[in-house]
Amino acid sequence: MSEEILPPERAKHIQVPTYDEILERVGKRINVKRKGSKLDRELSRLQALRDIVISKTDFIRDLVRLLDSLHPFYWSLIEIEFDREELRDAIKCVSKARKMTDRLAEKYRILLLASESPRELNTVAREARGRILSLYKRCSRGLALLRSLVTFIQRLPGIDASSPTIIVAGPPSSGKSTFVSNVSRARLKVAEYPFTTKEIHVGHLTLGNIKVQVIDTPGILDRDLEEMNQIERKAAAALSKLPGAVLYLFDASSNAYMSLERQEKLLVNTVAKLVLQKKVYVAVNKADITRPERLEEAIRIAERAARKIGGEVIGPIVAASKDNSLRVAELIAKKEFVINE
Ligand SMILES: Nc1nc2c(ncn2[C@@H]2O[C@H](COP(=O)(O)OP(=O)(O)OP(=O)(O)O)[C@@H](O)[C@H]2O)c(=O)[nH]1
Ligand SMILES: [Mg+2]
Repeated sequence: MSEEILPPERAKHIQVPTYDEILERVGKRINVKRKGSKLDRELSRLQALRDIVISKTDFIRDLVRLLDSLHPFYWSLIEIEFDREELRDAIKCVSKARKMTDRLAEKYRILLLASESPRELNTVAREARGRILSLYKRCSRGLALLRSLVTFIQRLPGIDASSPTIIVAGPPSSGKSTFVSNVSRARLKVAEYPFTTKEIHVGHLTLGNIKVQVIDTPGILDRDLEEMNQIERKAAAALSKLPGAVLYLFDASSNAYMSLERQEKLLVNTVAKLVLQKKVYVAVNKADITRPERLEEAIRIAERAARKIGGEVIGPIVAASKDNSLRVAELIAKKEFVINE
């Protein structure tokens, strides 16, 4: 695993102020008592105003740098919640305001120096404050948007796209979170009802000299990307954008959320199209509670599906068993990644 600092961590120190916070800060600093002539005092106020708005919006540099270096997986997650165009406009608004601030500060410094009476000084100073602040007022919505973007990135899972990865996917309730919990220290919500997992989660598993990321994804249905809801799209983002191997879990049990045929369709028509070249391992889960005839039928269907997509069947598994899950993860990791014991 590289020591790269992941986006959620990098976003932690980025603080985006609201327009009101900028205004409040300016108000406090502008009113401190100053020494010197009236001209000196107004010049110093103008400088203070300039310094505050610039330092309050310094975050934009780190944010742009972070966004420019984001892996497409992260972008896919962001685009589920945010409009990329609106984000671009918000960044433009703040960057432009910063550029204009320096121009206006210089312009009004000269006008202050050229003022011929205290009254003119007052008028020029007031106008300078009004014009500089209005640059940021115009960005009020943009600032609020960028602030929620940063909070959103801070809460995303820390996934390193250059590290060995197993993406666990499949229909609702097939045991994905059970599996990931059992092979890692991640404590994930497991429940009987479908659509329990609503976010992408990551667990880590050390095998020999490597650290494998095991990704838990929300359950998906057999439909095209355009028809997927926001939660399913997160799974689609992981499947399509993260490099690694895929573990597809069939739910063999008689009370599975989907029929075995539909689980096959989900794998062949939806998952395979998303993962493109990635290797897909297919396991038939809940072998412990499935009647032998049904389990056989599930394996037959899983094999047929795997053949259609060039995948590999691992066989029946019990994700509820820690040992069994670890064996499956090891088997995939040994085939996919170079492990030195
Ligand atoms: N008997 C048995 N139950 C299992 C096994 N694996 C998972 N379950 C149960 O199946 C149910 C669903 O498990 P989850 O791990 O939450 O399934 P999931 O695929 O993450 O579900 P979603 O997040 O809703 O898509 C839970 O009640 C688990 O305890 C298994 O191997 N055997
Ligand atoms: Mg789950």
